[in-house]
Amino acid sequence: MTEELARVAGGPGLGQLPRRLAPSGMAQAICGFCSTGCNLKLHLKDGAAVNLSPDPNYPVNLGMACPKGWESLACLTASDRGTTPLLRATDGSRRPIAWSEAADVFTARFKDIQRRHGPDSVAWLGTGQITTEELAFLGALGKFGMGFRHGDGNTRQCMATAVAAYKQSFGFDAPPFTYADFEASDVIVLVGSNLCIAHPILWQRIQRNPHRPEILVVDPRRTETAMAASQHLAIRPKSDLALLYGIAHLLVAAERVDREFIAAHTVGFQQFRDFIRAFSPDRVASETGLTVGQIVRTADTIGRGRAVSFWWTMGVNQGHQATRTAQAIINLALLTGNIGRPGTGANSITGQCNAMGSRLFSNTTNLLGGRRFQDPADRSHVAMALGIPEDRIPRDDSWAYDQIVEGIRRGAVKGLWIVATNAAHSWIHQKDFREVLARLEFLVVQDMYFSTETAALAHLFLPAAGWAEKEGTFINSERRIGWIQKAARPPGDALSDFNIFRLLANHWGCGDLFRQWNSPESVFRLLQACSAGQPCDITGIRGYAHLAESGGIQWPFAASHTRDHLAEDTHPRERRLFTDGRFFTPDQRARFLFEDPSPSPEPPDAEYPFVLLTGRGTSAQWHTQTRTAKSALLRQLYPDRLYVEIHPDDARRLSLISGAPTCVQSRRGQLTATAFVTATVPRGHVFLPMHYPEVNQLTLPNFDPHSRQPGYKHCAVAIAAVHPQP
Ligand SMILES: Nc1nc2c(c(=O)[nH]1)N[C@H]1C(S)=C(S)[C@@H](COP(=O)(O)OP(=O)(O)OC[C@H]3O[C@@H](n4cnc5c(=O)[nH]c(N)nc54)[C@H](O)[C@@H]3O)O[C@H]1N2
Ligand SMILES: Nc1nc2c(c(=O)[nH]1)N[C@H]1C(S)=C(S)[C@@H](COP(=O)(O)OP(=O)(O)OC[C@H]3O[C@@H](n4cnc5c(=O)[nH]c(N)nc54)[C@H](O)[C@@H]3O)O[C@H]1N2
Ligand code: SF4
Ligand SMILES: [Mo]
Repeated sequence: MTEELARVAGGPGLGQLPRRLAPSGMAQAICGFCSTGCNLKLHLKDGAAVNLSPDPNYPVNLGMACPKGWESLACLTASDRGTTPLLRATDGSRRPIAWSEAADVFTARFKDIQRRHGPDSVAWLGTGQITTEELAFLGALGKFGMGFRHGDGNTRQCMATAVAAYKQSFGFDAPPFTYADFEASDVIVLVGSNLCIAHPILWQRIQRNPHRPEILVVDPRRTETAMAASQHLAIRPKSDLALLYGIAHLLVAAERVDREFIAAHTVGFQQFRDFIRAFSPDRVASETGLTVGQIVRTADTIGRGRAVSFWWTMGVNQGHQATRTAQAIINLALLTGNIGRPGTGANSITGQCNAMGSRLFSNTTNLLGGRRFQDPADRSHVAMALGIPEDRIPRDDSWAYDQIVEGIRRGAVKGLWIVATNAAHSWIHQKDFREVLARLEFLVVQDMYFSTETAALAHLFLPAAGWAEKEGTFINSERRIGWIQKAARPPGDALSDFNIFRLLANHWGCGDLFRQWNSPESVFRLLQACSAGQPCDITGIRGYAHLAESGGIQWPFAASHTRDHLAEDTHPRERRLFTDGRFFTPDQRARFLFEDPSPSPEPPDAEYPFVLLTGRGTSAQWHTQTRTAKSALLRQLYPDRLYVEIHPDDARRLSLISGAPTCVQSRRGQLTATAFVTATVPRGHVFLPMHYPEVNQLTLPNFDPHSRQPGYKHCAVAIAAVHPQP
């Protein structure tokens, strides 16, 4: 370990163990996989974690964890962990180099590109899977330090739609719920959400609901969640808008609306009421493939519900009219006054462990703290809070992910820095994306593993510490900020992303701007200052110890709030937004927003007669599997090869039997998968789990116009049996 590295890391010993250990020899960490945000207690021996168990007292998971959580430590140990930076030579080989050389190469190559093509010719793609402090560091370093203008993250693939929908409807990206709402509803509506697989502990929270709730699942597939529901609405993919408008139509017709709430707290009801007149049950039945009876029953259940909560995930967010679909859900909550009370809400469930941190603090399309780059008052607030010159702050948003990709294609972007996302596997229309990446003059990838599909393409690879090998905070789906302690040593010379950013800032020559950014907790304080006065104000949190003592803290938690409540314990551990019916728009009213449904961009036809759906496969697999594939236990819980789910009638017609190799082809590529014949997919549809690298060879690049989120969940494919070569 060089002296410089030791200095960057803020003292001797980057491999130093937890600064603050619980007396019992336990450390704690919020799980590093999904956005549920379970708390895991790390059992330490000789100062390092040897085992873990879910914390029974944490208000999120109440002692529960899913297989990924239990196996978190096992995912850290692997022979393909990056232990040293790797530089690619002209012959394609990669050689290990020291950190100082890596930082020099990073600086020299990117500065050279900027000198020749302008500051915006280098961009970054980040993530929702590093700590909030790290996300903020990346965003501030990229924009204020290195002069890049364009940076986005994998949260674009995931949550951009919810962000756009909430901002337009509520005036701020503000998921209103708390998990206790799962237990307080008498009607729970899940739209495009496979909770049993994707958020198993949230499904457990529903199981604890004492009101015997009606559970309605809207999903083209008969998922594990749909099987457990009381009503499954197996709609045609992307017909959600018609269904949701049809339900609104029936509610209005039956006078099952909350007139008082609508009058006092919303704008646009008259126009919405006129608009939905066209969505008669007959029309909706023909567009969704449901029966009139099913639609009427659904509207009736919602209309009679005392506390109705609406939840949505990727079946909504990933589509060509995604933002309007999310808003059609929001409209139902507004219409029926199901918001701001226990058991209610228009609730987007988040994906990655820190997607919520990324949404507010990654400095990509929002300025730090959910502020606006375009707003001079916001720029000056952030400049003051960070002690940086105001002219360092750009006056416009970044390009979105797909716009950065197009920028590379056009030659406007020549250098790219990818941090904690495996884009070469997960981005839509993979072949095209890889061709675009090949145009870059310089690609840097910063990951835990040197073997990912994306790291394999990098000119420079930077080895990062992973979850629990570093300290910081995550924000979960219900806006709860939780603390992660360092409880394991990163392998070899791997550094936390935080320390990589410090090192690069110094080499770049902008270390002075980041003088105060010397530990995660000091960055947390800077972010608190950025949040002051915002809907997500967290100025009342007294540091990491406070988070640890309180079971995490939900935003907002303003300093004024703490002063008003003298005794700390008067803070309920579960808080929801909009209890007073006041939204974050200038007139404090929520908006009804809607538009006519339009056909999906690639409907099936004679040549490609099937609709391809993609999504999560099992609760033991995480995304591109760089982490979960490392656990022998998890590997036993899912098929090791790509499989395609197909309806028995279609399989019969195509002479496919379960287990047979099957060719799945779209206009963009083809792959071979093992047939899994099952009636859980509707006729004419097939499903591929996203966890296998081939899947995005087929997907169609199409983007919601408001959120620019890719529509991963719909394209046309052809299916055929693969016959053994003679
Ligand atoms: N085990 C596991 N858990 C995870 C993850 C993981 O990789 N593995 N990833 C995390 C992340 S980042 C995310 S974003 C979440 C995703 O969580 P979910 O969104 O729940 O998961 P998906 O399987 O992507 O999509 C949900 C459902 O949408 C349905 N769907 C497809 N098209 C439509 C449509 O047009 N309308 C409707 N109504 N439904 C449709 C699919 O059939 C699918 O069952 O999961 C998180 N949790
Ligand atoms: N077809 C299809 N494609 C999809 C989806 C779909 O439903 N269908 N879903 C989309 C969604 S919702 C999402 S969120 C994306 C997810 O797509 P990705 O973000 O590409 O998936 P991950 O496998 O989670 O990639 C995270 C990477 O970060 C690395 N990593 C983990 N922790 C750290 C850390 O602390 N530091 C650093 N530097 N690296 C770290 C991991 O090794 C891994 O390589 O996929 C999208 N792609
Ligand atoms: S439900 Fe999500 S947060 Fe909880 S243990 Fe599983 S992956 Fe981790
Ligand atoms: Mo996601």
